Amino acid sequence: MYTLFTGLYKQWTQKEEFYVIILGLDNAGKTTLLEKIKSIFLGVPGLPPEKIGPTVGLNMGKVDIASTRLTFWDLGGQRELHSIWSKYYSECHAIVFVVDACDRERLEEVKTSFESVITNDEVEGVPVLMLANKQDVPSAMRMHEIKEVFNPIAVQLGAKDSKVLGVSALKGDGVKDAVDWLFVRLQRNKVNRPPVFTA
Ligand SMILES: Nc1nc2c(ncn2[C@@H]2O[C@H](COP(=O)(O)OP(=O)(O)OP(=O)(O)O)[C@@H](O)[C@H]2O)c(=O)[nH]1
Ligand SMILES: [Mg+2]
Repeated sequence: MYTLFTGLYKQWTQKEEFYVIILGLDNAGKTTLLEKIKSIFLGVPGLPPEKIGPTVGLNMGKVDIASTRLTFWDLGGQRELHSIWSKYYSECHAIVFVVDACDRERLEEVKTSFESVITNDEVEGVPVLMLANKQDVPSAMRMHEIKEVFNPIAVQLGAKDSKVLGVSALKGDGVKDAVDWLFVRLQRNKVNRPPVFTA
C-alpha cells in the first residue's frame, strides 16, 4: 500500500522536464536571452546587460510553465567552445540557435556553424528555433533577409520542426513568443524525445 501511495504521490507531484540548449556564435546574445527569459517567466529582474560577460562554461535557467519545466542551457559561443556543444545533443529536447542580426560580416561563419549543428545525427528529430536577435537595432537584418540566408540550410532539417523568429533579447520583444513556440513543439515531440521526470 505504501508503495502504491508513494507512486501516486510521485506521479501527482512530479514535473515533466525538457532540456533546451541555446547555441550561436559569441556575442549573439544568448546569455542576454536567458536572463530575459528568466525575468519574464520568473518575474524577477535578470542580470543587468552590463554585468553579462562572455560565457566560458555554461549558464542554466529553469522555468516552470504549468506542470512542465523547461531547463535552458546557455553554452559559450567562442570558437574554441563549439566542440562542447555536441556533448549536449543526445540529451536535449530542443535547440535555440541565436544569430546576431546586426553582424553581416560573420554570416558565413554563422551559416557553417548552424549547418554543422543541424546536420549532426544526434539532433535527429529535435525542434530547432532560430532567433534573429537584436531587432531593436535599426540596421539589423530583418526576417526576410535572414530567411533568405538560412532557409536553404533549414531544408536539411527534414521532418524536424523549425522556425525563424525575430527577437530583441535586450528589450524582450518576441521572447515570450519564442518560449511559447518551444513549449508547444516540446509537447508535440514527446514521442521522439520523452521528457525526464523531476520532483
Ligand atoms: N542591441 C542589442 N544588443 C544585444 C541584444 N542581445 C544582446 N545584446 C548585446 O550583445 C552583446 C553580447 O551579448 P551576450 O548575451 O553576452 O552574448 P552571448 O551570445 O552570450 O556571447 P558568448 O557568451 O560569448 O557566447 C552584449 O553587449 C549584449 O548587451 C539585443 O537584443 N539588442
Ligand atoms: Mg554568453
